Amino acid sequence: MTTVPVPRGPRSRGSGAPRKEGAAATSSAEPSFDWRRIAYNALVSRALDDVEETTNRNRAGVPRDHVVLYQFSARGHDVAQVILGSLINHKHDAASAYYRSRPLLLSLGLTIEDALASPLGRAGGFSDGRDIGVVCNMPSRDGTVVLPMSGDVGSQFTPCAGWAQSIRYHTETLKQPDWDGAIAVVLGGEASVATNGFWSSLTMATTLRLPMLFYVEDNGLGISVRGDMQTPGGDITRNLASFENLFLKNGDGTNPSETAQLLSQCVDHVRAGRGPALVRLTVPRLCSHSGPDNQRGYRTDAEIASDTARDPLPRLRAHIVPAILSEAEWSELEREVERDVSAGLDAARARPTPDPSNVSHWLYADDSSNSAEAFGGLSREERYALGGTTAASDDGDVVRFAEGIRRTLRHELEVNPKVVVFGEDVGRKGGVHLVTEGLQKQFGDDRVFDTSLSEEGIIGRAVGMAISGLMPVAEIQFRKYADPAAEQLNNCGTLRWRTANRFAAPIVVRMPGGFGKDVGDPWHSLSDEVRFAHAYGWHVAIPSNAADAVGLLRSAMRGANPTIFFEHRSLLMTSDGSMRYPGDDYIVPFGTANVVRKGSGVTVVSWGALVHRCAEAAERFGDAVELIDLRTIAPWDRACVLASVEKTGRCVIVHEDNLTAGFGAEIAARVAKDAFWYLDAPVDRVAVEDIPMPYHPILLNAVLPSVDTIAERIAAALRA
Ligand SMILES: Cc1ncc(C[n+]2csc(CCOP(=O)(O)OP(=O)(O)O)c2C)c(N)n1
Repeated sequence: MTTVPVPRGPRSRGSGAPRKEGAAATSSAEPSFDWRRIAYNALVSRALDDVEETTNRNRAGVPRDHVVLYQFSARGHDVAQVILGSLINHKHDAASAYYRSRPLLLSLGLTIEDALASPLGRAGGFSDGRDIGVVCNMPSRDGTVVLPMSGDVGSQFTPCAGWAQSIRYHTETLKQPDWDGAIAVVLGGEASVATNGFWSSLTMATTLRLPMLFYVEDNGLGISVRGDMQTPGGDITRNLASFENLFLKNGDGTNPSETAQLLSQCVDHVRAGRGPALVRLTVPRLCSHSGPDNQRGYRTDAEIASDTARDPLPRLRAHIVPAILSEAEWSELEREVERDVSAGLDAARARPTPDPSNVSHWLYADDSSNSAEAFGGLSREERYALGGTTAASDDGDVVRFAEGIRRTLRHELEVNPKVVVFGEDVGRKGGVHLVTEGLQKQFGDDRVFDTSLSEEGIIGRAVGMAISGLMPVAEIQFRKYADPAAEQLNNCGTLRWRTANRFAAPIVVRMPGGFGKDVGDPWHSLSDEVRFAHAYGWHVAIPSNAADAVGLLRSAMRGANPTIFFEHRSLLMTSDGSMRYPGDDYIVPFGTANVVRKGSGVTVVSWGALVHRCAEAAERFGDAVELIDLRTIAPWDRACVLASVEKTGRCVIVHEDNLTAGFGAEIAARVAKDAFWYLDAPVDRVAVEDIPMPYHPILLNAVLPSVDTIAERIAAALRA
């Protein structure tokens, strides 16, 4: 299979070798750039857009032998991006980009074959046919990494800030000098400056003075919406003029010389460790927003013509010819591009279509396969070295649930220098639930730290840090406050799958929730754990006691999958949640339920705090009740539940989340299907009747399944 390598940065080799380098400098301040290579990449980008917009359609405009449904042309954005790309050349630089960033990727080493095969939906490439062709990624163990892009505008920002923070961690904490001078670059259109992710990452970068460059390519349109709807006046740099710790530049992205100078100044500033920079470059959008969009519906002919007149490619040519390349050399360069793109297209077309039998692969890590390791998280070697035992020590002291978690975090911080623990109030105070109390004092504020108040920022940062090889344990103060992070959580869960195991971000997200001891309210007492079981790619633990909490948290922290770790508020500091400390290496594998008590008349399935109410209710029925504590709902121990129901013939599921579409519905459906012939009674569910958690204890108790209610329903099942 032919691959056509695209030449890399100024320090790299490649077919686009420099010629008469620097001869075209229009100012003495302009650093030397490999303009021939820049021209090569810009021309390749244009040619790829041509291929997708014209070659692959018949005369009626219908896509030909393959479908490029989502074509996002980079025309107009291309020249400035490839200039940027030639400055992103440190071994540990990372770029976080978006759908219009393919020119940048070409300049970072993306092959023409890969660039075309993915939009064609061919096997291999960024996603093995799973994601839109321009939603790219580029793992690289010894070159610039392009973090997995996503479709949501604005979601590229906070993972990039996470990588930027990791650069500091790798350099200063892990003492890895090869990270010194690395930077993280994020690309976004002018509409993306209105998103949560932009502001969250800007806060992170400026408060922490992170080595991060914001690159805003302003084409004046977010699909059809004008830039002055995204930021007042339409120029984000004017509005950020008073922002502390931010180096700002603003210029014309169609002027090669100006672009090169501005970008050099910004990159130098960030690389030198002087803090973040933001550059806004105005560029034309020489196309509709995307394949399905038709700009003629919302732009006048005059507007389109004015953009066409600003095409940066003729300006690039004028910058280079004749100062660096002769007319003949430019023509030869164009022919070279034509040949390379044609060869790349043939190679892309020759690739097979993706294999549908693999489509469910890589939702989770697969250690049993011989396939290459994903980029991100601890390596297999590191995880195996940490090990763990499923045998609990029997001489531990009895600890509260919160203390069990604290000890586990402490031990993992001790044995694994890649563990970082963070969240709102997690550092100085030790968390609003005091679970991390004392950890910052012991391990320092590089390893245990407070964050700004942005859950999107907390989770996005964790994702960027995990991709850089760290093991982030993020705390969300209360379950309800994970809502602002929904986009980052969803994207984290699909990350391994949508990159076909090229990337992974195994993070642990601790979140307390559920009713408190005698109190509730709609904000601090939400459980809604089903939402995470419904999401792709997550492990979800909901321990009911300190020993399980220790074992499950350690499993997650030594594992390879992102994990939601639910800490029930009513268990944190009560005797219900207390248990003998099971040891510093104790692990509980995910998907293994605990049979709390054996019985032969009815199977009761529960998890979290309600396990204790079920246990109390079960005592009223002698040895009739078999009580199963699921411990994890993703994955959940189906085999254990089914085996029990086959024995008892009855099943009652008890949970705190809403009845409607709560996780009990999933279990009930499985039991009804897979154990149908064993059932002597309808499967029953005892849960909150779709009412938010109320504040007053009388109301709270009216809503929560009580021991009496559970007992009544067990009795009814036994009678049936
Ligand atoms: C969170 C989110 N909301 C809406 C969209 C739909 N959408 C895709 S691109 C886009 C406009 C983005 O414009 P801009 O950031 O300026 O980048 P450009 O396309 O102009 O390069 C919108 C609204 C999306 N992808 N994600």
